[in-house]
Amino acid sequence: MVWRVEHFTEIDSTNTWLAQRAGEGADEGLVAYADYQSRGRGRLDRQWEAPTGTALLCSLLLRPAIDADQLQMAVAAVALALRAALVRLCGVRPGLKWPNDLLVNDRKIAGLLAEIVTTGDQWAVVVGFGVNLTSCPDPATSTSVLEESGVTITPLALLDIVLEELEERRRQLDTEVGQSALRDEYERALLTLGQSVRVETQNGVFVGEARRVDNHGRLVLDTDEGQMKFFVGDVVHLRAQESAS
Ligand code: BT5
Repeated sequence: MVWRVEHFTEIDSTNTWLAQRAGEGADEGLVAYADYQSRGRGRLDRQWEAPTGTALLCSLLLRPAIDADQLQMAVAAVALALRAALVRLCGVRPGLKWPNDLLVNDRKIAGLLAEIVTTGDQWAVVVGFGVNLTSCPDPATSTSVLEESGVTITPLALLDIVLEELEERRRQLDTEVGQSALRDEYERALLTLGQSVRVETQNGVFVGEARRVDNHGRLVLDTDEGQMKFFVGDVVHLRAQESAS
């Protein structure tokens, strides 16, 4: 993959900028990262906060050969690359919380936001992520690389390794064999599996045991009403238990 990296000292949101480029037909591999975002976004219109220069704020444009309803597998590929990069650079090994958080001891060190952009019969996915490097908004619920490891790393140093770690995982998205390997790695890294969880969705709130993720990256839950699968949702772990490898 040829990555083309654009840097901004300040921008509204790297996801918004990249989604516009995707809509104009930009090729896969375009990357935007910024020192500061004035309108950094989480899911469902939530805000992503990071003071200037304290975080890696980045978005990637991908055009994998998956169906749009397998979007979560693209999130998984990037989340796993991020996690591997953090292990390599500073020995911090976050667990993944489905669908889009990286946690260390239950505190959020990074979050991902994936968005689909459709143009004609083509679609692209913009995967954005924010990683707290030297500060975090609320020490009760969030943390940073500095806090967890004592190491100060620059956004660009982390980005370089993330892109390296993404190479193989991005390729895996294009084949069934690759997707299955990626799903295995994803399941091993997910703190959510084996836990009692509450899944909050726009269609209601569901409680059950999180069993696995399927090939679409959907979370499979055993509930009193039977098995249910979720594309999206906010998950609350009802029993704290760090079981990911
Ligand atoms: C996310 O949403 O976790 C997705 C975050 C994606 C941010 C990146 S930065 C680059 C790219 N450009 C963008 O505009 N966005 C992406 P969600 O699961 O909805 O979590 C959002 C919630 O996390 C907020 O409501 C806060 O409670 C909390 N939060 C905000 N800033 C945080 C931070 N720096 N660290 C930890 N938690 C934070």
